[in-house]
Amino acid sequence: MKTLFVLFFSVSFSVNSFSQLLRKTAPVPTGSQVKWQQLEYYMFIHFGPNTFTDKEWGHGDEDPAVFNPAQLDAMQWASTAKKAGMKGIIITAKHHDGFCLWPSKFSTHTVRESKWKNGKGDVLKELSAACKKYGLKFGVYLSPWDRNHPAYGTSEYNKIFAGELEEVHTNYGDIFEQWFDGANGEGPNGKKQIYDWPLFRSVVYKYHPNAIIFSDIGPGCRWVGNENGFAGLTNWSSITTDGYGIGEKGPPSKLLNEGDENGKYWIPAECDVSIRPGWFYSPSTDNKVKSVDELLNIYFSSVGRNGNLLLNVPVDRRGLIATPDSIRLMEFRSKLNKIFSSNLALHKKVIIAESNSKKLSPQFITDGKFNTYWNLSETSGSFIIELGKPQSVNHIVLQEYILLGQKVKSFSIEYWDGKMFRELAKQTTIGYKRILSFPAVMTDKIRINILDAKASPKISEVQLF
Ligand code: FUL
Repeated sequence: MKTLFVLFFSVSFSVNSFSQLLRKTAPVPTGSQVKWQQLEYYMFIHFGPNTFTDKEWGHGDEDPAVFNPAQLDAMQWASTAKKAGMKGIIITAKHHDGFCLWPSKFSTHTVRESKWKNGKGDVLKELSAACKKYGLKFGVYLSPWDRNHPAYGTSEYNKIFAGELEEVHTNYGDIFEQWFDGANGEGPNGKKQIYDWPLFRSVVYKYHPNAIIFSDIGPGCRWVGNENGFAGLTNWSSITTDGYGIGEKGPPSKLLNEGDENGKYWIPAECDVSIRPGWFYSPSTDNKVKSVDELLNIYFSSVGRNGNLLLNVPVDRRGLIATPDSIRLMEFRSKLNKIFSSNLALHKKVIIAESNSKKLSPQFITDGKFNTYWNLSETSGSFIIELGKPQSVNHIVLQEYILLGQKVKSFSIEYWDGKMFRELAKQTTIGYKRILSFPAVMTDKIRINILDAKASPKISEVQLF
């Protein structure tokens, strides 16, 4: 009897401590990751010798004299991004051709060797100042693959790349995101470089401990697995990256695209895509700028699927954002403003339809504040938003309070047609933000059913448009 009791006690104790451990180890974002996620939409700028040579991947042997953007105006880039509703700009400080947009002392292939401003210019200085002026975040892309540097392929190069990072992270104020590209086209007989990733990351964190490091495996945010700007219909911010690396050793694209419900680390997805067919400017793509509908589809598939949208707008040969791109960005902004102009659910009554959590305060769902939430005490439950009178609804925005993790595995939306509730949509994950669009319905009640969750979900906001 005594043995049985001891056995029972130890089994139940270990089950309890296991579930406690699970709760403790379920990944949650850092404060910087939450702030990063709230940026949602920001600009990528690909700019360098490729802009002038019509190449996507420069060889590194281009004459630096080709880089001569006579009308360069970073204030125009920043004001365009600001008017577009973007929250920051990430620039290709160094692409694969090795050309540095700042006068690096570690390279002889930089703006200093170009004709632009007689070699006295510094694109990073101008852009970081413009971002500051317009209240935008400033970020940098540095390609570790360098087709110009003579030391590439030797261990010496790691110190050089670390030195370049140090220059960039010490001379231009705050940097919110460091983009590490994994691409390498050296081929089987090309130069082989074993990158010292711990060293590179340590330089970034030394000067900017709150920076988000982007790569195939984060650790700040992860590549979404494609260059179309589409996150998975299911998209977990958790993923297990153990055993994977950057570039060829990166996680499979499906894993990057969808994350993993049981993933060990919080590494949310960032969706990068270009407004034109290529990453760099080319006059041949002036009439191929993506349409408002294409951009909207991308927005709903990135920001609307728990990812951030990094939209590339390549600067042209004059050193300006070209007119077709800026016009399109403004048209797209007006479209978004129109869709999201008035939240019909704001301060509307919320009734808990099915849940044991009746005592908990569901009004937090429509209070317009991300930092307050309705805490379900179980893994499923339903609530109804009462609009007071019939309204035309065609978009819903749902948010989980991700500071405590991502929990929802499946949910559905129904509308009241006057006699009964009819299903509008059934989806899987929510995360920081989920946006669903559907043909407009006239209704005075929307019912949200949380059908399944990893643990008790915390619903921060639901908005209707
Ligand atoms: C890729 C690069 O090879 C492309 O040129 C571009 O910079 C894109 C954003 O990342 O890996």
